[in-house]
Amino acid sequence: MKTKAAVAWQAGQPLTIETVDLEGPKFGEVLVEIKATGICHTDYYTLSGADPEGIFPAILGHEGAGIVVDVGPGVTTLKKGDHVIPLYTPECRQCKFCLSRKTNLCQLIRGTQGKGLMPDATSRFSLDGKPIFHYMGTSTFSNYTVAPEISLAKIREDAPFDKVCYIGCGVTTGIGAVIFTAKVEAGANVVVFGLGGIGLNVIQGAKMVGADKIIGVDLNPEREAMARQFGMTHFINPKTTENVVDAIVQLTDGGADYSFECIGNTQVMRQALECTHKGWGRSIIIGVAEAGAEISTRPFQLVTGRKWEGSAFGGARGRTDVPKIVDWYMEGKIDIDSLITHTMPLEDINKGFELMKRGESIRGVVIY
Ligand code: NAD
Ligand code: DAO
Ligand code: ZN
Repeated sequence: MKTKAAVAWQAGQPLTIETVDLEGPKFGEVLVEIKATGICHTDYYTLSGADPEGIFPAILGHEGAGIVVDVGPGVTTLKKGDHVIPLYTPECRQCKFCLSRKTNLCQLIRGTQGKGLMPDATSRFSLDGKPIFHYMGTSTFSNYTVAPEISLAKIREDAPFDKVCYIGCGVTTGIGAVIFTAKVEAGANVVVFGLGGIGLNVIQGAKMVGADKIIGVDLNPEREAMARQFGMTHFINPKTTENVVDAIVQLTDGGADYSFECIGNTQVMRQALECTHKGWGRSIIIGVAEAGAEISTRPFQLVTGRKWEGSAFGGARGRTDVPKIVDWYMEGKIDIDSLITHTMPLEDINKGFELMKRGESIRGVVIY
């Protein structure tokens, strides 16, 4: 079949809208009509050329929602008409990682997914007979895409695609880091570094579990109002605060119980660890730093009981947890609508990237 898609031909170049060829689903695969997709920093990271795993030409996009149009042989858990959210972190429920119950990082198709291919090591997308690579196993910047069955979470049919697509990355990454990775308890003091699309979701996760102080740190003063709306109790701007770590230690009577780094800045990651409480403070790295970057602290910070951890896709097991997060949204327990600041047709996707780069949007969403 033919499908409209935004193609990334090479690093640093704008996407172009093309009509590409899409082969039907093979064994264990599913054809999905994407109804809406968010534009995330990770798409830009890859498009910019900074991503060491970036492959071109490719169809980017990993934050979508849509409807199953066809299923390949061997597919047992999905059928035509099901509503789904594609997962860049699949959940096979049979690999060593899934079975360990210690991680959400399913590895069954990691090798081919990282090479921009389906599990049989070929691509379904092409133009003029030349293959175009998949991206993160999702490629949601295409109106129709093929994804492995294990990379699709089935969701309820009354959930609006143009909102719940954000659960495909930002919402789950932020809220999940609080609930699934850190398991923050009621009454805890929480610090969130970076109040963008991820950090604001950490804040709403912290509020949801009943955190006491929720301290937000951002260089952009315009992020304060939205963060307060989501539950932030105190705001620190590093531009006007001499020592951010000291300020947090004072506000929290010795340090935060939990901190979350949602920027990808290694200097801030150090602050995030060192502002946590002696003996039990835990600092969760969510931000993705540039390739090759390293973090440092004095080892005595760890000897004295602080823990440095990380979280990918919020620690969520996609097929199990994503439908629950959709329920939370539909039950009014979490707010997504306020975070979707811009919507656009696929033709305007490059404008969406510009808004994000200028810090003007929290989330831009393409509606097909
Ligand atoms: P964003 O750009 O929307 O937000 C970042 C915020 O940090 C902005 O508000 C910016 O003003 C602020 N900031 C920048 N430098 C700062 C500094 N030195 N001190 C304080 N504030 C500063 O980004 P986002 O979409 O929220 O993503 C945040 C990070 O999370 C990115 O690195 C992204 O790649 C990563 N991410 C990780 C996962 C995961 O699973 N771990 C998933 C998605 C995104
Ligand atoms: O090695 O198993 C693996 C895959 C790890 C994926 C981690 C993804 C988190 C960071 C990327 C941001 C995604 C939008
Ligand atoms: Zn697995």
